[in-house]
This record gives sequence, structure tokens and C-alpha cells, in this order.
Amino acid sequence: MSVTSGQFPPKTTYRNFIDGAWVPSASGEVFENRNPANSDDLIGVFQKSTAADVEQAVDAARRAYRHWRLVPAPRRAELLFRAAQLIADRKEALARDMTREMGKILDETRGDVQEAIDMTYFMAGEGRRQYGQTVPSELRDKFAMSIRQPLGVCAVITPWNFPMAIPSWKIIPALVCGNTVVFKPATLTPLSALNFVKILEEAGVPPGVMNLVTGGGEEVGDALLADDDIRVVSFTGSTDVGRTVSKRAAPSFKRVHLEMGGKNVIMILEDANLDLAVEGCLWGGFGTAGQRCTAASRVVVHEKVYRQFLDQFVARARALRVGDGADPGAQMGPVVSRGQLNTVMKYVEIGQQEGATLACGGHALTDGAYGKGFFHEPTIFSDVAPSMRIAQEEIFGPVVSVMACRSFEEAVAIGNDVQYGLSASIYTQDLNKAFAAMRDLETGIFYVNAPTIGAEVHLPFGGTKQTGNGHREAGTAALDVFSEWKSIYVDFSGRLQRAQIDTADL
Ligand code: UN1
Repeated sequence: MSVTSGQFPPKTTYRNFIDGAWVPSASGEVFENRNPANSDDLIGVFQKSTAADVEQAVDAARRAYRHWRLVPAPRRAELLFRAAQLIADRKEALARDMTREMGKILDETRGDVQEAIDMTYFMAGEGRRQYGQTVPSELRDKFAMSIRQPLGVCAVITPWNFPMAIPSWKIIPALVCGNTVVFKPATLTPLSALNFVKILEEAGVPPGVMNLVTGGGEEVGDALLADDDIRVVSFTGSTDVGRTVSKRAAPSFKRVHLEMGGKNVIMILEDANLDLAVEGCLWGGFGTAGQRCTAASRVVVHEKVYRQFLDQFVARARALRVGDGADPGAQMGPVVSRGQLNTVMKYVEIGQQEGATLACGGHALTDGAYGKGFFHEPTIFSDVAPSMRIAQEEIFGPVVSVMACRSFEEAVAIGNDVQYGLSASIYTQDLNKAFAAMRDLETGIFYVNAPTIGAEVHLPFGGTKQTGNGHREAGTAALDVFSEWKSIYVDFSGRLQRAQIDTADL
């Protein structure tokens, strides 16, 4: 493995973006952003913001809302189309910055940036749609219709695993609908967030419409949730934090959109194309080092093909090349932080204590250059019982639990027997079983003969049970998070007509 070496550029201090200006935090404090493949590599320092910074940002967003909501949606969209083009022009540099701060391999960070491009183009298109309804009125000489309206200032709180894609899923629909935004990105990936905001600035988004405040959840996140002027909170992260967000937002009746944990299953039936299933499990389980909410962290295999599948899967996982994501030869990067590495190691221990078989991996990589980063072997547990913690709890690392089943019905039951409901997949040639599974898996996303990851931007994204709270992002469903309905009646009869009473008018 080769890691970034030699002299690093001088430390850069990055600032918040409030009311169209790049400003330091009132705290005068900063936090470091380091490369998870090599912690000697200091990417820069970012503002450790406080409630005072949040107040300024929300105030700017509230003032900017007054005129932004009145800018015609197709005009708002023109700025967003420009932003999409700028992201596309800089795709490679943005992907490299992302790999450096987050760790996933370049092919994947290119994919992350591409999702932001796709989402921005797609949502900018909604500037010319955002359809409402016109319906016949019950009364003569009267029109009845409904239109979408923005809500006001939106708080966008995003995770580190998709540092540009997920912000784009929230910010672009919020803006195209006419809202203004205060954005708090994860402290592990502030550079990609800042790159994204800079592009919106360059595209001509007016001052105060888009604000960036970096810092921790306890300072910045809490202050956003406590602010009465915030009307919408869109959050992606863990189920535990999502629960707190929900509680804190309740007293001021904010609209809350939550996208949380996953424990996604791939079901492999006896008639499956096994080579294809193995490829799917590798990509679904170890892509982004397993740090996706859509990761295929559980595999349920029919007993008739269990052994053959496991042998192939283990052989392929062992052969994966782990290294610095910037290294073209690397197939899996480090996990994002020391804390994440500790979580992975803790679950490997739990799995062994629970009696699962460690089929491969199971160790942090510490030799040579690995020692400077947070690397862990791709890890597979076999003989896992569905009730074990490693089969129930989200690990968010390169750990896959493989279970055996005797029938299709049992596979579906195991698939559903978790608190989460984001994504699921089936490998089979049997059309009837594929359709039954499609209907019966309690998830928001379902795949046939493909892994649990790889959702596209123009379909709704989100989950059931403890993964979500009923909303969806992406697709036109995103408009439902960032707009609300207004029903409008226009009576042009020139006389008092009484709805529901004056009905006998034939
Ligand atoms: C996430 O893991 O939080 O479907 C989002 C996928 C990606 C997005 C994942 N398009 O895996």
C-alpha cells in the first residue's frame, strides 16, 4: 500500500459562510480535519461554531427568505443548473478532496460527486414543474386549485459517508422550492461541504440564501433545533441521534425529515446465479468500507448453496486490496475515524462472543503505513443466528453477517426481523418469488439481482420502521419535504355563494 507521503501543504483555515461572507466563528476556536488514511496529513482547520454563529446564520436566512421566495422558481433553477455544471467541471478535484478527508476510494468519491451533479440537474428541472392541482369547484364561476409554497428557513444536517451527495439531496430541493438554508455538515467531512457551498456562491445564489456553519452537534445542531425560525430540519445520521432531533424539534413543531440506520439484507435463493450474488455481496458489503446506510450487512443464503456461496465470498473478500483511497490499486479504503474503527473492532469481539464463526478478516491493519490510518480487514461472520447483535445492530463498517435459511419464507422472515427498513435485495431466477419478496420486504427500497446499494436520484430514497419517519428524499418526493400545500379558491361570480349549502344548482 502507498499512502500520501512527503511534505503536506501549509495548514489552511476555512471559515463559515453567513449572509454571503466567509467569516470566522464568534468562538475564535477551530477543529482539525485529517486524512483517515494517514493522520499526519492535516487537511485544514474549520470553525468550531457556537449558538451565536447559528443565530447569525438563521437571521441572515430569515431575511433572505423574504425575497428568495418571490424569485420565480424557473429563475431560481437557472442558478442551480449553473451550479450543476460547475460541479461537473470540477468533478475530479472534488472527488480527490473527498477521498482525502473521508477515505473511500476515488471511484466511489467520483460516484458521490456524480450523485450531486445528477441531483442538482434533476431538481433544477423541478423549477419548471412543482405541479399543483386544479379541480372543478362545487360552485359556479369559481376556480379551485392548490399550489406548493416554501416553508422558510431549513436546517440541513448531514453525515460524513456521502459528503457531497447527501447535502445535495437536501439543499437543492430546499432552494428550488424557495426556502433558505443553514447547513451543518458532519465534522469529519467539512471540506466537501464547503466546496459545495462555494459552488453555490459562484453560481450566484444570493447572500443569506445558503449559509454554512461548521461544528459539533451539541453546539451547532442543538442551537438549530432550538431556533423557532427554523421551519424544517432534514437530518441523515444514526437512529439514536435522529430520535434526539425529533424530540428537540417537537416543541416548535418543525417539520422533521429523518433518514437513519439500516441493517440491509441480501437474500440468495437456491436457484440464484451465485457468481453474480458474490459480486453483489462484495460491492454491497465492502463498498465505502461498509459505511453506507444501504450497506448489505446481512446475507441470508439457502442451505443448498450456503457452503458454495460462503467459500466464494470469503475467497473474494480475502483478495480485496485495502489501502489509501487515493491509490489507484486500492479496492477498499480506511474507515473514517478512530472512533469508527473502535466500533468495528468492538462488534468483531461481540460476534465472536456470541458464537458466530469468523470466516475471514476480523483485525485492524496496523503494519507499516497502515499504522497511520484507520484500516480494517474486510470481515465475514458465518453461522450467524438472526437474533445475534451482529445481525441486528448497525455496525457501519466492513463486517458482513452470513446466515443460512431453509426456504424462501424463512429468508423473508429473517430479512424483516430487524428494527430497520431501508433496503433489501433478492438473488433468484424465480419471477414469482422475486415479486413476492418485492411486496413483502418491509423496506423503502428493494433490488432484484443487484445489491442493496446504488439508489438513483430520481426515485424516492428512504426507509420504513426505525430507518425513517415517513418522508422520502430524492425524486419528486423531496418536494414534499421542502414545500407545503396552499389551497386557493377564486370566486368570480360577483355574489355570495355558500359552499356545501348552495348545492342544488343544476
Ligand atoms: C447512504 O448510505 O447514506 O444507494 C446513502 C446508495 C447511495 C446512497 C447511500 N446512492 O447506496
